[in-house]
Amino acid sequence: MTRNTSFSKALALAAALTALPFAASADPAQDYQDYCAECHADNRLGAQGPALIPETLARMRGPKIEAVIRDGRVTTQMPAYGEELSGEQIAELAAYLNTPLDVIPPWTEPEIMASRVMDEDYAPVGAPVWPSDPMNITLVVETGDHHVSVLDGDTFEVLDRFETPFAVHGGPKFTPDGKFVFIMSRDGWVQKYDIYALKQVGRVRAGLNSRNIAMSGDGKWLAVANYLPNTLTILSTDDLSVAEVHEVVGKDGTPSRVSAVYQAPPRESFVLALKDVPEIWEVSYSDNPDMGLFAAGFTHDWRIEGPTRQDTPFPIRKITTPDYLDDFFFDQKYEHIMGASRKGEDGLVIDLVIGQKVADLDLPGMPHLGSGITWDWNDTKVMATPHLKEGVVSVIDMNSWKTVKRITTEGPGFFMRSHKNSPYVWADVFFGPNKDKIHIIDKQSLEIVRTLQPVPGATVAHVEFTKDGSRALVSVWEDDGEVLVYDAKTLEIVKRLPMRKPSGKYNVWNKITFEEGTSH
Ligand code: DHE
Repeated sequence: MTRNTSFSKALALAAALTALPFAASADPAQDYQDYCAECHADNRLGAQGPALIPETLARMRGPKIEAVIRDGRVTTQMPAYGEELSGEQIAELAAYLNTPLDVIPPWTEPEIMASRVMDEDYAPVGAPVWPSDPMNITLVVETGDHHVSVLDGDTFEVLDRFETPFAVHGGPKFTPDGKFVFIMSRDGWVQKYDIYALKQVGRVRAGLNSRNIAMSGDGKWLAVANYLPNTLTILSTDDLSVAEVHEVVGKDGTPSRVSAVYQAPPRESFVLALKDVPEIWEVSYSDNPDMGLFAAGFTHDWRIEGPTRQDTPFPIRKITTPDYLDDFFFDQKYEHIMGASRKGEDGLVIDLVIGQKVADLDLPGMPHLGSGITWDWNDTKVMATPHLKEGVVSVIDMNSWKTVKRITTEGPGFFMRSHKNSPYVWADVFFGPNKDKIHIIDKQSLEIVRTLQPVPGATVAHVEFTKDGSRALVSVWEDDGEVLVYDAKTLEIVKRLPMRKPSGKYNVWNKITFEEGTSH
């Protein structure tokens, strides 16, 4: 008995020791509630912390999810749980977070409006509260600690540095007067910021997982392309209220994520590519029945599916495409779109007026058309795009739709930029061992004339020009990174601005005038 009692005690002690400091067995759903739910919400859709769902996690660059649970995330409020959770618990929790939600909660007008927060201390101003050229302001997205720096484009002085929602993606969109900017995060938050007042105006969660945003040509509407739920949300830019939430369902009833949305100003419409249905949609925001898709007589035509102009201010035209399109690029007149097929093997050209494919494009290696740029070359206009899976830049004649050159680079690239006043195109090499290089391509010879390697070993990517094209700003895409200001002619660095993992940079003038060297 005594022996048995001692034995039991020893067993209990051993069990207690094994259990400490870790819990006995992994129950990831319980661990989620105990350790994560307070910041990331009971339903994993995010609160102060980001959503913890596969759609969000798969897109986040940086340390793997297990490492984040174990070690925390510096510069954020995410603590390290390596002392409290065992390796097995962390692995199971990470797997749990990577499991899709069983049920996607509704995210329609009432939920979106309930998320809206307008800043009480915000007051509009009549003129900028700073003396710089309002058309030469440049925003730098700093993904290291989720901030945006507002730069004077002449002196490169930082006028303000403000906090953004977690994980901003895609280009911010400026109102046509350059006064306000809208910024979107992968968790679907849209932030409105007043550049003149240097103040946030408010935020609203327009989707649960979003791709990008587009501003209407008149500056009144903001379209938000969502993956989750399968919707396109249209917000009023004035007060971030919901103007409409379109369910995205193909002609055959299949729901779809939206890959990307862009505005087509002369058509007074938004055009969007669908991820899960071989269709592109054109959504009119025009008040004028003679404009855009109505100009071609589509109002009462079979091509308008779903609600018509009588029912909604944003009627939709659905165009069936021969393949699924992931991303696309407009020609100058917004009559054609150049699309990349989902398989990344080729591309096609759709004539938006007749709603039909008119040409194939030779575009293997997953072109990143969202980064495409155009310029005059010989007697034609060319468009150039990097490829995410191949170390080339394709240059395509926009009249014949033929590839005029494939420029071999030192690795696959993500972004390209130029300016009408610059003889060069800047193309990064985002992926692979040469990620610290950036190519300078002559716009007429289509040859690489220089390759810069400003900080050996550090990723350099994404370029933006100043309003006059005299300076090119390059991101050193590292946590203790910087923005390098180059003289765009001599290709010498004239200034270095320390920044926290700077990603995209956006000049007000280049964006609102649709400068040909910049993406939309
Ligand atoms: Fe982006 C723009 C899609 C991964 C940084 N990216 C865009 C746009 C699209 C797109 C459709 C154009 C939107 C706009 O500006 O309105 N991006 C995709 C993808 O499909 C892809 C490959 C996979 C995914 O994660 O969704 C992808 N993108 C990334 C990244 O991993 C990058 C490098 C880091 C990040 O922030 O997630 C990244 N994407 C960017 C940036 C822009 C962008 C900085 C704006 C470029 C510009 O100059 O306008």
